Amino acid sequence: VRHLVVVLGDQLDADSAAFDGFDPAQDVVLQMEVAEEATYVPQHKMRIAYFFAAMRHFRAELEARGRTVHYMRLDDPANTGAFDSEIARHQAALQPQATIVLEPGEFRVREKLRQLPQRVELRADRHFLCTADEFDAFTERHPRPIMETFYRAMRRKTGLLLDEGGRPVGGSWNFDAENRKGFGKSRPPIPLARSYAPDAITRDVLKLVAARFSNSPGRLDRFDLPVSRVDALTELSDFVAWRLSLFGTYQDAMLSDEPFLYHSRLSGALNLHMLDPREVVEAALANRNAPLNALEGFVRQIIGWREFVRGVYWQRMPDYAEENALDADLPMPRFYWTGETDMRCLAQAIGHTIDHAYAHHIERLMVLGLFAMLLGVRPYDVHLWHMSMFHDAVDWVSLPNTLGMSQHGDGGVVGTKPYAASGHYIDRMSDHCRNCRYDPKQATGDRACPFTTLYWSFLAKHRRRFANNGRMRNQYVNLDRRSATEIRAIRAHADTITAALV
Ligand code: FAD
Ligand code: DLZ
Ligand code: SF4
Repeated sequence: VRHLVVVLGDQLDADSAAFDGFDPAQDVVLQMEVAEEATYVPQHKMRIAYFFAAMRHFRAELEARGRTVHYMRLDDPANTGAFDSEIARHQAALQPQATIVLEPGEFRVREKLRQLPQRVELRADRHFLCTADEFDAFTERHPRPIMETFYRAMRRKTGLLLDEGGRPVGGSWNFDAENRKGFGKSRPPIPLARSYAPDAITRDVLKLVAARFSNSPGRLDRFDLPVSRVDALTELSDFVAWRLSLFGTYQDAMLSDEPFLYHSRLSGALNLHMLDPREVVEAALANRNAPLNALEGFVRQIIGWREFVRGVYWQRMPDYAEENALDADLPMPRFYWTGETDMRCLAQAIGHTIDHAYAHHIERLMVLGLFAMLLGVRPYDVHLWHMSMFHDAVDWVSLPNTLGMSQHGDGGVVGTKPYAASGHYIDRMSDHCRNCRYDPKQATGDRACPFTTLYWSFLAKHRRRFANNGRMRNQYVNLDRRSATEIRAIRAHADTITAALV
C-alpha cells in the first residue's frame, strides 16, 4: 500500500483534499466506527446513528468509485475502539508509505493524530471558505473582530450578493432587521418536513445503536435524517423550493410542535461534508423568487457565522474551552436531558431535541442557551450537553456557539454582548407563554416566569461588567426603573429558583 487515507466521521467528501492524487491501484481508505467517539460524552442515540449511517453510505459511495475501503464496524471483534489504536493497527498491517488525514474538526482529535508514533500527514480542509491564515490576517487587521466586519470581508472575497461596482445588492449588507417577525394570528402554511426512511444500511445501524447504546439519551424511533450525499442534495432542493422564501422573515420565530419551520435543516450535511457550503449558497441564490432578506440572511449564516466561529475556534483553542468570563459554575439542570419542566418554552425546545437531535437556532440561543446563562451554568458543561444532544454538533462549531455566543463565556469574542433577555422576548417570538403556567410579565411571586426573574437578577449581578456596554444601555435603564426593594425581592426569588434546580 502506498497511501493510507483515513476518513473521519465528519469528512465525508469524496473530492476532499485527502483524496488529492489518490490512486485506486496503490492507495486504500480507512474508516472507523470507534466506541470512544460515541462515549467520550454521553450521546443522543440519533447522533451516533447519524454519524455511523452517513459513514456507511459514504463507504458505499467510495466503493462505487472503485476505491478500496477498510471499514471497521463497531461490532467487529478486532476493533480496538479508538482512533489512535485503530490507525496504528492498520499502519502495522498495511505498511503504507504514508498515512494521510484531513485536518479534523476537533482539537482533541488533532492532538491525538499528531501524537501517533508513526507520522500522519494532515491536509488542510478546503471545504471551508476561510483558511486559518486568512482568519489570522483578518484579526490582525481587526484586533477586536466582530462577525459583521468578517462577513463583509467574506462577501467581498466571494463576490456573493455584490453588484458590478462591488456594492451590496439592495443597498445594504445586512437585512437582519427584517428577519425578526413572530407568528401573528394569520400565519403562512408551514411546509411538511421531508422524511428519509431508513434503508437497509441505516436499519442495520439503528439496530446496532439500539443494542449498544440503550442507556444513551434521546430517542431513535423517529430517525429519518438524510444520510447520503444524494439525500442531502434532495433536502437542499426541498429547502430552496419550499422554505427559503420565508426563511428570513421567520428566522427568529418559534412555534409549539413545529421544530423546523422554514429552517434549512442542512447543518448536519454541511458539517459532515456531504454538502459543500459553496453549492448550498449557489443553490439558494439560484432561486429567483426568493426575497433579498431571505437570501442575504441565509448567505450570512453560511459564509459569515459558520466561517467566523470556525476561525475563532482554531485561533483560540485549547485555552478557549476553559474560558468562563462570568464565573458561572453551576451544573446543567437535570431536566435538560428529559424535558421534564413546567416551563413550556424549555419543554418544547428540549422535546424537539430529544425527538430529532435538532432544535433551530433561536431555540438553541434564546431558550436553551439563555436559561443556562441566566442560571449561571458552567459554559463548558453547556457545550458538553450540546455535543451530547445535537446530530450536527462538532467541536469547532458547537464550542464557540455555546460557550461563546450563548453563554458569553468568552467575554465578548463571538458576540459583543450577552444574549440576555426576559420571558417577554420569548412571548413576542412564540406561542409558548400563553400555554404556560408562568407569566412572562411577572418577576416575583408564584406565577413569575423564571426567565424574567433570572434576567433582572442577571443584569443586577453583572452590573459592573455590563452597565457601560453601549449596546446594553436600554436594558440597564429599564433595570434602574425598579426600586432597590423590588430588585432585592427579585434576587431572592432568583435564589429560590436556582436552589430548586441544582
Ligand atoms: P438554518 O437556520 O437553516 O441556517 C442555515 C445554515 O447556516 C445552518 O445549516 C448552518 O450551517 C449555518 N449556521 C447558522 N447559524 C450558524 C452559527 N451560529 N454557527 C455556525 N453555522 C451557522 N450549528 C452547527 O452546525 N452545529 C452545532 O453544534 C451548533 N451548535 C450551536 C449551539 C448553540 C448554543 C447555538 C446558539 C447555535 C449553534 N449552532 C450550531 C448554530 C445554529 O443554531 C445551527 O447551525 C442551526 O440551528 C442548524 O439548523 P439549520 O441547518 O436548520 O440552520
Ligand atoms: C461523533 C462521532 C461518532 C459518534 N462516532 C465516530 C466514529 O465512530 N468514527 C469517526 O470517524 N467519527 C465519529 N464521530 C465524529 C468524531 O467524534 C469527531 O467529531 C471527528 O472525528 C472530528 O473530525
Ligand atoms: Fe417560557 Fe416564561 Fe413563557 Fe413560560 S412564561 S413559556 S417559562 S418564557
